[in-house]
Amino acid sequence: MPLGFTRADFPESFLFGTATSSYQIEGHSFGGAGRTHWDDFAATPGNVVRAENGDVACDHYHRMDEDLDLIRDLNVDCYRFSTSWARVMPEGRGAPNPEGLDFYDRLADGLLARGLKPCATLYHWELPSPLADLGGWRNPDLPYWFAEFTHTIMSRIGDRMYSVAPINEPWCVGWLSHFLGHHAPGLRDLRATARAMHHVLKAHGTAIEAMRGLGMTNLGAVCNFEYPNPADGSAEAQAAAARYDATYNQFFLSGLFHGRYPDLAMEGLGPHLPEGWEDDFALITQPLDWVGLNYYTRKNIAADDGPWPALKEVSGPLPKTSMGWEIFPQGLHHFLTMVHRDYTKGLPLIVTENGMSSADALIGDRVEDPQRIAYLADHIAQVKRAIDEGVPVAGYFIWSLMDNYEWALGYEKRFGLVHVDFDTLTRTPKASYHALVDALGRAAND
Ligand code: IFM
Repeated sequence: MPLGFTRADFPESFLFGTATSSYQIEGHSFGGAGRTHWDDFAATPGNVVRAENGDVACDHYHRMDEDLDLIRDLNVDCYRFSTSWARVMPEGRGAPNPEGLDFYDRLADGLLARGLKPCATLYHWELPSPLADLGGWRNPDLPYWFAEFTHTIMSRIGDRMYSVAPINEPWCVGWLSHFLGHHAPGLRDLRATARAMHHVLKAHGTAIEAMRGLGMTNLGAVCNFEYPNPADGSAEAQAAAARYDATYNQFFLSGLFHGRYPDLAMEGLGPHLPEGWEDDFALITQPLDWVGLNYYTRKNIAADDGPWPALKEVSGPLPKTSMGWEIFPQGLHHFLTMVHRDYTKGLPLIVTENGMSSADALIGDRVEDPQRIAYLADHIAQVKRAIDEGVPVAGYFIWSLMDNYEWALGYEKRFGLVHVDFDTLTRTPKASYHALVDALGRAAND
């Protein structure tokens, strides 16, 4: 089954890539990595399906060369990976772990040797436990510890990075982890949420400052987005969806580009922001070179009783992925257009994550995933539509290279282009991988 597009449909400079993150694939019990708050969260009954953790994950730590060959053979231009803070600095501060630095050094060289552009994210959620002990993202010193980590890892590999973003999906670090309690550290606390959300942006700023200090360029920010669909035509549902939009989609961009937070978010978060928060915007609004959008789904939002934000998600009518997420490709066009129009106004936009999970099974030596091919084709068509309308979209990354640790859902949800057997760790490219090889092959498009 073909994807229905080729490279020739996109501008010559358009970049295709695939993405992973450290804790989800590397195996954190190897190479001197320190304990993370995800190890603590997973060890607590009820937090993670089957209490699974990232001890072994895909064992990418030992299978890096095989995985980099898979990326090269996919015919993509770029690989988006993340650097584990706890692998580089097991205590979160102080002495680095030489094995950890060597690992990312080999990764950078391995990518370049295969003609791939290294696109790094500094933090994709594995906070070192010693920093979690000190309050983690609630602690006002966190942004300065993060700058130290940034300086340490980028002093070693920054010279070879094509692009870097400090923090993956600030909403997940702040809201999902401190308000909803679905991710580590599993808090359900409004005051902690407000502080974490602000400190995430402040840490973004200290990291950008540290990397500019090292002379690095092509630095961005990666935010995630969900289309806020009112569950019905009522004024109450419209208002609830607007509150959802403010805290989910607008909060971080507004901080980064407008130096303030949306009024609808301030209604609940404002009283709990840390002292002197307004003074941090000079750091937070430093110029960026690009913005990344992670997009998967829409949510149907209804009003709910109870305190702010007084909303709830309800099930919708569209076809769903195995995450239970509705498939709504038009939402990607909506956000590319909105971010360009309301915030970035001409900066390159990159779709830094898009993809779907499905219950993929290895039958013989093949994994048929036509639903993933259709999902990718429909979303890539929306990227093309935005480009044709003048939105400066410069790249598109598929989540994920391979099946991996899907956080609180353990190893059950498969997002990969490559199937991983978690008993043997054997990698098998799925039909979607082969479809991309054909669509992205330069010779085929000449
Ligand atoms: O697996 C995650 C990833 O870590 C961040 N973005 C969404 C993906 C799918 O849930």
